[in-house]
Amino acid sequence: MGQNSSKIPFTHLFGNKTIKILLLGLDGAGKTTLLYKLMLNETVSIATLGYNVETIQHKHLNLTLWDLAGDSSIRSLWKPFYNKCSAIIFVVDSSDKTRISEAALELNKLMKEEELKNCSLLIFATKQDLPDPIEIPELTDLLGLHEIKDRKWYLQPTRTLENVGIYEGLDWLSTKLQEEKKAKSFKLSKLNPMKSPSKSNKVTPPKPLSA
Ligand SMILES: Nc1nc2c(ncn2[C@@H]2O[C@H](COP(=O)(O)OP(=O)(O)OP(=O)(O)O)[C@@H](O)[C@H]2O)c(=O)[nH]1
Ligand SMILES: [Mg+2]
Repeated sequence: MGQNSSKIPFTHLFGNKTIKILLLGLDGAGKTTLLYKLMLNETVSIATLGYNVETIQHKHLNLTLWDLAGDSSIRSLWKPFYNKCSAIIFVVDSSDKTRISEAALELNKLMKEEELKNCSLLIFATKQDLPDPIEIPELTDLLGLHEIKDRKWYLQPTRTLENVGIYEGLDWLSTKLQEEKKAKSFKLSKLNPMKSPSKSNKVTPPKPLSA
């Protein structure tokens, strides 16, 4: 459970629904470390063979995080997980200059997936504590983030082992998810005004008289 997380269920926009989020990135990027920092505040780093799935509560939202193994031999198995995904958290090792183009390629492929076209994108640039990491402006260019025009994205540098940066990223994502849900509900209420609370037939009880 996260530091900034709340135990109050968020009943307004999402009810008790969980929101599906995919945690993707190359092998060794730091996905599982991030997941268990959030869940247990512990460092768990074992290469993932299949996937890990955990639900956390953050800013009144129930976020189900699907951490898929990033090894190149199993990346082709990511696709069946795309269904009903609301957001992608893409984890990139900012200390690994040799594999940054491979990470950019994978991210680019994800951005072209039809099933993921409505997903917001949070990028965690991990391992900023290691010597000479790629700086954020350069990383933005190398990952081609400025070319992403069809969705909101946010790049958050982290030092996961020290718990630095993770919650800032999740804050951005939670706000985005709530804004999107609000916009969707608003659109629906325009299409179907009878369902809109302001135009419903609900009778408002009279105000009590005061002396
Ligand atoms: N120094 C440092 N090491 C990190 C950080 N985040 C993760 N690591 C280390 O990076 C290594 C790989 O982390 P994992 O979380 O297993 O990577 P993964 O993305 O889940 O990899 P796969 O399961 O193979 O897809 C581990 O040794 C972690 O301890 C960080 O922010 N700083
Ligand atoms: Mg893993």
